[in-house]
Order: sequence, then structure tokens, then C-alpha cells
Amino acid sequence: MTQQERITQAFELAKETYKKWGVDVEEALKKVQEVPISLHCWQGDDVTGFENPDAQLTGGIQATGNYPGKARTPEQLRADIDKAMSLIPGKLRLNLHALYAETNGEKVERDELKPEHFTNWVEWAKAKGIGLDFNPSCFSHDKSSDGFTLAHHDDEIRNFWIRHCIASRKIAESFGKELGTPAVTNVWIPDGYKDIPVDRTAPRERLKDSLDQIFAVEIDEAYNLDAVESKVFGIGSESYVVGSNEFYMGYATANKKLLCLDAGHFHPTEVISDKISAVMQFVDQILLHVSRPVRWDSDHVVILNDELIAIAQELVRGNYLERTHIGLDFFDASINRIAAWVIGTRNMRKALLFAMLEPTDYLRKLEVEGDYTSRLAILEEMKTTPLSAVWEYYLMKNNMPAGSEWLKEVKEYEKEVLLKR
Ligand code: RNT
Ligand code: ZN
Repeated sequence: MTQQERITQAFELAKETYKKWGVDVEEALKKVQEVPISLHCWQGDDVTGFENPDAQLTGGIQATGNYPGKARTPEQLRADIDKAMSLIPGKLRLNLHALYAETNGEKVERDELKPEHFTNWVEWAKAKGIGLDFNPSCFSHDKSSDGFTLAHHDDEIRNFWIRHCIASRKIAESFGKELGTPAVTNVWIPDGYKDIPVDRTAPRERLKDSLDQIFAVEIDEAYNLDAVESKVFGIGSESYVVGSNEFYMGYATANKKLLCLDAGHFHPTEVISDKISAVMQFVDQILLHVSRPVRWDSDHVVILNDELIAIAQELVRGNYLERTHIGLDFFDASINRIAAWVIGTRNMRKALLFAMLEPTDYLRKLEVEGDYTSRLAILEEMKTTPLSAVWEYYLMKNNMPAGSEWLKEVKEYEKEVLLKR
């Protein structure tokens, strides 16, 4: 039996199994293919960017490990992303940070960045037919060295970061215009205190004012959508973070902005899967930073664990996919970086497929009837349905190597390209 025959046969059997549950597999495959997932460029170089190759990553985030072969030039990074994307099925976007500007060796301050510094990225995205998303980079910079940016007490510094965020929104607007799909621009800042502050109010007042100024510059939502990302703590800001959940929840609701939920930005037993349906009552759209915190906001590669599945289930069951922008946010420097992208992004897509292969209406009916016994039994049953047979077939339809064969390609690329850097 050829591999193709084996995969097709297993798929046909799986289809029968799902049919018994009233699930239309073909429909799920069509739907899952179209959900955009925004790949984060920063997994490729440990959040270094091209502004200063020797810059220290600051802002309370950390990429640990020194696996060889990280991308050091825009060309290398794009080649690595190309490689990763060639192994990830379904619709993708790329999420860029301002740090990834190309300035031809010229020093351009962050508040002076312009769309022209991203021309190569736009041309690259155009050629691939994908959209771009964006982030102002409010860290790894002299003017953020005391841990404050948009909430800084010094107006000169605060204004610098305000100008950077406005410049970033304009760059994102140009992406939207050029690529025909709005860019999501996400504002995340590290501002906070290591130890217990005396004044929790003033920094929050300043942050609110900064955001008001940033968003006062009108940009058509057809080109750019603004998101704000909260956090509970960072390394060096353990006691107080200005942009907390309550702060941004309030801000996004009051100002009709997108709320970004990062899986690693809450207390360790809190999960974002439970927050989706809550915040969706008050904001039109959300951005997700799908990540995997291990004991802290460690940004491990996303695996197919309970929380990832729960996130996907919430999006599918709640019919929230149209109002959700799925972005990834992890950076592991201890393993092959391309493999990290492939594993994490495939898992996000696989979780969505899993959620789409669920007999949700039936489960809902059991729930309403109060038959929680059957609800639990069937949810457990679904965990061992032949998802992998459907997944393999899906990969084949996308002309991608089956099973873990993609790994051979990545190892080959490592030998031929990464290790020669
Ligand atoms: C930091 C935030 C933020 C960053 C990226 C690089 O805790 O999660 O989203 O990870 O912008
Ligand atoms: Zn994040």
C-alpha cells in the first residue's frame, strides 16, 4: 500500500466514525484551512531584530537558550520563515515588530520609522499573498532602560514612545493598504515596578493619556486595527504592572479597541480560554497571543495541551473565529527555531481542527437537559477519535510531508543553512 493509499483509507474510516457523531469532516477541513494564524517573526531570532544585533533583550521578557543558527539578517529571517511556512498548512499571516525595520545600515530612531523601512517585508508578503500584523517595540532601548515607556514620568521620554506608537500605526496602515487586509497593531509595554510602589495611580493616568494621544491619530479600520495587551507581571516588574488586565479591559471597552489576551499573562491558574466568552460581551474583536507559560510567563512552544484545545473549542463553539485574530507569542532559543514555529503553529491549527470535529450541538443538548454524565463521557470519548487520520489527510491535501517527516526537512535545512551561518 502506498502512503497516499494508507492515508486516504484511514481518512475514509475516520470520516465514518465522525459521521456517526453527526460531524461533517469535509466541512471542518474547509473551515480550518481558512482560519488565519499570525506567525510571530520574533521566534526566528530570539526577539533581537535588526536595529542593533548586540542589543540586550529587555522589558522583563526572556529568550533562554543558545541553539545555533539564529537569523541575523532580514534575508536569513525571511528564508527561515519561508521554510517554516512551507511546512505549516492553512492560511497564515506574519506578525512583525518595529525592531525588524530595514534601514540600510542607517541609524533611524524608533519615532522616525516609516513604511519605507518595511518595503522588503511588504514585497515579500505580497509575493506570498499573506497579510502582515505589527507591534511597536517599547523595550530593548536606552529610553526604556528604567522599565518605563508610555507611563514614564518624564514627558520627553513618554512623548518619544507616543511618537513611536503613532509611527507604528502608520506603518501598519501602509501594510493594510498594500496588502488588502487590515494589520493588527498590538501595543504592549513593559512598564512596572519590581517592588511595591507608592503611587499606583499616576503611571496609569499617564498610560491612559498616552494611549489617548496615540489613538487620536485617525486611521481607517480597513487598514489597521489597534489592540492592547495586558500583563500581570514581568521579570523586574513583579509587584506592579501599569497595563494590567483591568486597565486594558476597561480601556479596550471604553475606546472600542481590540483586547489582546496572552496565555502567559495571568495568574498561573487562570486560563484565557475562560476569558474569551466573557470579554466578547464587551469588545468587538480580540487578539490572542497563544503561548505556553511553564511556572511563569516563559513563552514555551505551544503544545497540544488541554488549554490550547480549550482555547480552540471556545473560538469554535462560541462562533468567535470571525471576531478573533489568532497570533502566536513564544520564543524558545534552546531548540531549532524553525521547528519551534512548525510545532507551535501546527498545534494551533490542529487544536482548531479538533474543535471543529466535535458534535457540539449534541453536547449542548445534553448540557441543557442536565445530563452531565453523558456530557463528560462523550467529551472524554472525543479525545480518542481519529483526529490524526484527518490531520494526515489534511497535510496530504496541502502537499505537506506526512507525520513527523517535516522534521527531516528541518534537519536538512539546519545542516545546509543554519549551521553554516
Ligand atoms: C511580553 C508580551 C509581548 C511580547 C512580544 C515580543 O510579555 O507577551 O507580546 O512577547 O511583543
Ligand atoms: Zn504577548
